[in-house]
Amino acid sequence: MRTTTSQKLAALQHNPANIRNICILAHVDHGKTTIADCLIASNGIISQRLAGKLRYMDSREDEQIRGITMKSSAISLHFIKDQKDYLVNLIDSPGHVDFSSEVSTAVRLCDGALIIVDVVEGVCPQTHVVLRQAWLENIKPVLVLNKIDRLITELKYSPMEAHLHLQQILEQVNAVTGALFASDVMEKSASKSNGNDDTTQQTTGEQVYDWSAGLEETDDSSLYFSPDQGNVIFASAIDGWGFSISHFADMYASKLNIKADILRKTLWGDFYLNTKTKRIMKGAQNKAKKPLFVQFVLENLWSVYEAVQIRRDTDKIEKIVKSLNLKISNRDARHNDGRIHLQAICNQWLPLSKAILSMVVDKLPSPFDINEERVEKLMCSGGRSFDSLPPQTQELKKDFQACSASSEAPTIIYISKMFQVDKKALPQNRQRPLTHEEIQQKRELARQKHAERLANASMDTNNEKSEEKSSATVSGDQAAAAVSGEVQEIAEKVKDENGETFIAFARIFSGCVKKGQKIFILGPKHDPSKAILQGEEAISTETLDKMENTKHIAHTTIDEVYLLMGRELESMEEIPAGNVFGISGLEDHVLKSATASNTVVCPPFTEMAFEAAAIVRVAVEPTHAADMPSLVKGMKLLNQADSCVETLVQETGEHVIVAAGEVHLQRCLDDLRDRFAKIEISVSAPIIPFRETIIPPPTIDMVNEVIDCENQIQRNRNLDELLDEDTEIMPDGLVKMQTANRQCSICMRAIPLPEPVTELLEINAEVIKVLDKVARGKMDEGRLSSAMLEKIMEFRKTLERTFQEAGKKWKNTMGEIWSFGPRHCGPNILLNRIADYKRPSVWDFLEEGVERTASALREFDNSVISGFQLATLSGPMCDEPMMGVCFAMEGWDINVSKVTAKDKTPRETPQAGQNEITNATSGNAEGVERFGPFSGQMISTVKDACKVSFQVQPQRLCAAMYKCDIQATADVLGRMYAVISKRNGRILQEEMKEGTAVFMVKAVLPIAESFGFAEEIRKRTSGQASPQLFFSHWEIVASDPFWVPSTEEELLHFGEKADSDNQARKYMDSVRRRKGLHVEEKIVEHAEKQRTLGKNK
Ligand SMILES: Nc1nc2c(ncn2[C@@H]2O[C@H](COP(=O)(O)OP(=O)(O)OP(=O)(O)O)[C@@H](O)[C@H]2O)c(=O)[nH]1
Ligand SMILES: [Mg+2]
Repeated sequence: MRTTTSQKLAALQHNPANIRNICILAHVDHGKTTIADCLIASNGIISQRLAGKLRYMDSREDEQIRGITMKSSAISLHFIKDQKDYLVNLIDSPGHVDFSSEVSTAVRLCDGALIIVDVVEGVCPQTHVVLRQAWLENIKPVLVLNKIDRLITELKYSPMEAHLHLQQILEQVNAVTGALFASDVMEKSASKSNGNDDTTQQTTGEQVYDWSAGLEETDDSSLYFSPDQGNVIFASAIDGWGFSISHFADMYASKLNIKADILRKTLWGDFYLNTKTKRIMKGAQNKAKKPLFVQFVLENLWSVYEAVQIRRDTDKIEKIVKSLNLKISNRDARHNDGRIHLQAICNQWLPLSKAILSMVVDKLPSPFDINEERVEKLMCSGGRSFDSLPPQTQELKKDFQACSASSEAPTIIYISKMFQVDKKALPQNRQRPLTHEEIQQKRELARQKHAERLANASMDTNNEKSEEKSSATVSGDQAAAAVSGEVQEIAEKVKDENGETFIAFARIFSGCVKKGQKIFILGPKHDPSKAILQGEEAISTETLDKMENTKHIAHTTIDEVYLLMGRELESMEEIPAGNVFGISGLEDHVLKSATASNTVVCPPFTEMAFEAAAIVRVAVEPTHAADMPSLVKGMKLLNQADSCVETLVQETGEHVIVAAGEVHLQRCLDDLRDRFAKIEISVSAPIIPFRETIIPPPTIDMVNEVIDCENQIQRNRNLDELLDEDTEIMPDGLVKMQTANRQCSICMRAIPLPEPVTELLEINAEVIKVLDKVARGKMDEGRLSSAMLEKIMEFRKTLERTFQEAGKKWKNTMGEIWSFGPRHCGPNILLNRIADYKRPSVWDFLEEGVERTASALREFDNSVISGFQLATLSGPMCDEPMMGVCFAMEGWDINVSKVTAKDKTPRETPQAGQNEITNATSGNAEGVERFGPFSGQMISTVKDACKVSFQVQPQRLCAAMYKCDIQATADVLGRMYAVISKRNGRILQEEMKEGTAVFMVKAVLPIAESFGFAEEIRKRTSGQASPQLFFSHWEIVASDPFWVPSTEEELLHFGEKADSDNQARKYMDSVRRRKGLHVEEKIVEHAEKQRTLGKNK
């Protein structure tokens, strides 16, 4: 039975000071959903007995079957502490890497987080990730050390060993937060002017770790999780118990006659009790004494487990139950399974929900406590500085902090994702019992119909009475029509109710949102300053209908607002500021996330940081071609329902789904099949991304013979096919090419970038994007936030240093950078090495007042950039993007007078040169006719020059690699390694976990070989090892895809075709085949020689 009504929860929503919005974060399987179950059981939504077994928040069928959470979902809980009512909006999130985007959507809506760590597995990769995510969003974490029962029953540790182990785990977690803090300090101190450091203040009072406070206000001792600070809970979710130090401090204070405060500070740490003096002393370890934590906490726990679960000592159990003053039902006490008995005892003795919820309300901030730094971060999307926002927008900061629900406060809502629910599950469509009148009406209707049917039957037998018959038929027809109309109506209603609908997962930061309220949906590119310029800020939501939906602002009406209760939704009249809730009726305006407000002055919220990139793609098609429209519709819905998936139609017409990993992909396909498209679909083999690159010429060939350098370029490719009359290739790899109208020739050279530079470019894609925007004049340098400017400068410094370290050849490169590509942010560079063309480098634009159009050539500057962007987007090997390539433009011969006049009419040009220009224009007009506009020719020439210069270098394919962490015991290691090496993987590290028989193995594996890997490992190791795969980096495939044996030794060694084991060629050909590109293949060779070998021959 639910102990709290929705009315009560609705009332609690109005008191933000007593609201906590929190999410549960952890590595996969560390017990998040089990903990959520315990908390939910405390509100009577599920029974205590089922807590931990039901996994209530895993409402999807596949979540239950697989035993992992895939979607984050929210529930509102009521908690009373010190006679105060609290509302805890709890979000359970998935821990599997594939679903880390769901974590981002959860974290954005919360103010605090419970970080769960399995004490046996310790800090795992996703633990790092979630700590980082919480840090980036400025939300405050507390720690739960879960599964302590495993230390007792599985690892069979003594209390002393367990204490040591727990200390180590805590250190590991603190090391991660320490590293985050250090990087933050570095970033911030770099952006602060010198000499600010001495403003450091000592925090007073409660030492709570507060990430969000500025560095000056917090000293780093409060940064860490520590039981004595009350931000750590020790727990076993499965057995339903958990405690913080203060629980035991209060308990022993009276027994030992020591102040609870002192115990709170000493129960954890190197303290012991001097039994004679009854005083607490420091230095337990040195003096080989039992620390207080072991003596008063762990030993008690251990003895309960031993008595109840391990030895089943009834006398002892009775004693324990009596001394703890518990009431255990006979049913539990007599249960065959000791564990049930144990759970009943522990659950009463140290209830987990109470421990966790008390910590949550004490240590985590309420929506009121949102600090300035976080608000500014939320309001400044796309690297803008807060100061560059219009004053009206800046004013909104106060509203964020006031968290007021009054009618004057602007409504500000953030929607972090859209999730689908069955329409039948909506409260308004749920079946309700019929009222008495309705039952009466239905009866009456049935009676009438029955009478009509009887009348019809008698008419049929009385054929002669024609008059009567006709009149009866009329009434019969009417009845039939009425019935069919009704059926139709019902059918429509059923159809309407049967579909899926989308609910927005949202948080309201200010104001109050009501059913039927009109609201603006602000797209990510909405710019409040532009809206103000256009006078749109005057438009209120009342006069909104007069406004057209523009590209970035739409307006709509909110259908319903809901309280999120896990699997269920409760309809509400209104939701005041500070709550997490659901909205319906926005599916036509919101794709995945959005900002909603009743004022256009509100800026769009900063985009969420997604940790996992969508990388695995498959093409899907309906099994029956006629189902195509359903597929298209289904794909659209799928795209909306998942924050990470991408759906697109490729140029080839294929419908493609891009997912974060295999498990994610499977879930998307299941959803598409069963919920969104409801058709049979066939799925292609996964499409694996590759990158194309070049390498410095190798010095030895395939059979380790030194290569003759002269021969380099000729060896690489059959160059004849690259050459045409307009192209010249120098022996040193320089490519000279002419535009179609022969008015311009350019010289291009491709050089492999040093590996560290490529890496740096890849990591800094976001920074480069902004830098490039500024360089292209798409963004004002004045509007950059100081943090972004700082990042750019930092990147510039590191890049410069990396180039310096890469050798003399790269000494002047920094000043020559023209552009980055593809998409203006990729890991390839275009350099300006043209002796007589001076253009500012990308960095120069950061300074104000740089001349953007200095020389005549600048007009075609953009065409060069576009050509370079196109070339790097799809390389010549198999149309995949390039990486790690530097294109140096070394010459640019252009007949300026002939081409610059192209689009200018004489009217625009100065009087003096009129004749000349007119001539040129007419000359060019002919050129335009034959070859197209000059800028177009320029683009395609630069593109081709890039490609050819790339092709004359030794080309290589880069494969995407997964990193995988596997925990396994020694007996399955061998089998696991066999699977990894079969799939071309490499072991990086193998480490034994301290104090256990578990090995931690780190390996890398090409994504192309990873399908079914997790499943195979699980099978081969009988389920003992299960890997977590996440994208790590791009790696060059060693073999040359174009290699053919040329020396005698090579022919001898590899045979004429050398097709035995060229992995790169296999990858390249499979991509080419898929894209419908030409694949060089000899299928049957020497056909005439084929013969059947007879026995005698
Ligand atoms: N021994 C022991 N097992 C636990 C404990 N808590 C959870 N488990 C088990 O750990 C497994 C995973 O629990 P979940 O709660 O589903 O884990 P989760 O963190 O929600 O996992 P994902 O949502 O998939 O990331 C289940 O089999 C639980 O029964 C615990 O305290 N002790
Ligand atoms: Mg879960």
